[in-house]
Amino acid sequence: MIRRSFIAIALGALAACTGGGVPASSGGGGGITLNVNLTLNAPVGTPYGESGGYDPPVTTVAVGSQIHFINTDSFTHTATLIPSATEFPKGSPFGLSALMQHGTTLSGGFSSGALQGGSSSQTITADRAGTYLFGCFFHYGAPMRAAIVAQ
Ligand SMILES: [Cu+2]
Repeated sequence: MIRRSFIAIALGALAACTGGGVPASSGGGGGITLNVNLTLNAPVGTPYGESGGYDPPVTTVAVGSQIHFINTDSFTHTATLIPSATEFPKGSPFGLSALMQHGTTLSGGFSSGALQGGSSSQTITADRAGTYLFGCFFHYGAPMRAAIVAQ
């Protein structure tokens, strides 16, 4: 009898949590995960040029969303902002600073740093509306680059 009451209370609490919550599209709660994998994510065309190595190639998020990158490959990548770019540059835009993890906002610039296989980046906040192109220090020309659109 005691156990049954406990279960009823627990289920009630669960219902309260899931009902009327934050819409999934806002990115609240668990945040948005971008997959980093050069082996699996084949090149595709985007409005910004050829993308590859990240999934999705173009991620649309609401301002305020929390984003992170997970490297599911067996070797190292970065996810590094290409500052002020409206299309993917022909040559690699990255310097050695891409190898050091820095930045926690899209508009402020960021890099995951050298992200080993199986590891996750820092959390990056979509702080301002805009289009943000990014790519990998090691494999930019593969191509390994993609876009985040915050709106
Ligand atoms: Cu890479």
